[in-house]
Amino acid sequence: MEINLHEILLKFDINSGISNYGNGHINSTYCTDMPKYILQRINTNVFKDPYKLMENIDNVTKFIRKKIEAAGGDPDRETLTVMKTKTGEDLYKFDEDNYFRVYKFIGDTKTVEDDKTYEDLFNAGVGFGRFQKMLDDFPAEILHETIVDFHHTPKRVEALKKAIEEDIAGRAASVKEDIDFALECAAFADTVTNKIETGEIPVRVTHNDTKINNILFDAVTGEAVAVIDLDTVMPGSALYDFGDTLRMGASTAAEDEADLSKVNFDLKAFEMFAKGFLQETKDILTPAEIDLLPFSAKLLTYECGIRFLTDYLNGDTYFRIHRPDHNIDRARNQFKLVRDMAENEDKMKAVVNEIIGC
Ligand code: ADP
Ligand code: GN1
Ligand code: MG
Repeated sequence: MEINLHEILLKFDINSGISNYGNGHINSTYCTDMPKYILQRINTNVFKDPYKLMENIDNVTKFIRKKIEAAGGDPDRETLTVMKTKTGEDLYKFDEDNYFRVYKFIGDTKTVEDDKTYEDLFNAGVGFGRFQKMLDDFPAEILHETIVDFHHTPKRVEALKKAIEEDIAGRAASVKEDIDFALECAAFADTVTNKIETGEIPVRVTHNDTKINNILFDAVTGEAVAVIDLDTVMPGSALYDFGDTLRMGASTAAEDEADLSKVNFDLKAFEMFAKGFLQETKDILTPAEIDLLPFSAKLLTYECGIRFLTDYLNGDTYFRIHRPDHNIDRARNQFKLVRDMAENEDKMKAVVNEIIGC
């Protein structure tokens, strides 16, 4: 069904032209012409309860706003502001499958995609690190789990095994080598979840989707202004947020680069991100967390790789694709990085030790 976005905007009392915006894989994002707002259609295949999702975002942004105000910052610029509909709601429900929300547009900012520089990585580390620190005393019990077991890597392995067995799209035979690699690596999949279960690693409120394009940077200074895309803020581990940026941030190529000779792990990029992140978080992270930072890069890259592979086997139902082999290209790309990261784990450890001064 064709949805008239202009009509949707009017529900929020906004009268403007509108066009597609951003490069996310999940929601559909649009930007109005004048005045500027971000309109998003929530992907209900991924987020089953949009109202609970918005309740999380309300609670998290209210909490962050207070911290920003206390630090003398501008909360309208440094976090998301949800715009209400004319009837005072956070969401406009068009029908069962189509829910829309509007955010204030945070202007004079830029998004960094594959054109990232080392400075961007440092700034992203500061941005995500500061976000983690701001949520350090957030009451986790009020948060809904918007995607259950989102970063539970062993359960992601189980989902992959199910996809291989069912082979709905008839693709398993053609990607045997990728499947073999994914299953070999499953040996390290439970490292973080096990330590969370034993209490060796604390559960924190984390962002859980720390792609570099989920930060808005100041258009002039390049410094991190706001952490956005808050749909997955849930109890998790700081290791998820640290590792997840690096699976793209420390790659010499885009996440979907199919020419694997171009896809290499960049130790300097790791160092710059780690410097920024630890500048903000070294006093709140425990030694056990700091010890696993290098491993988390490999873990989160592996996890995302198997999610892409699973989606490929399931017939591309989760991540938005722009070409038939998109998900398998993404999976192979991530697996190439996993190999590189495994080879560089000692070097990453040395970098972290140097940063924290031991
Ligand atoms: P997705 O869940 O699809 O990744 P995001 O919430 O990350 O969607 O939004 C996609 C892109 O839209 C971002 O990368 C950013 O460029 C832009 N964007 C999102 N929210 C805002 C905002 N409030 N102000 C300015 N730009 C935004
Ligand atoms: C999705 O929404 P977006 O594009 O920022 C995904 C992440 C993946 C990422 C891979 C809710 O992020 O978990 O790491 O794609 N988000 C969700 O690029 O599944
Ligand atoms: Mg995003």
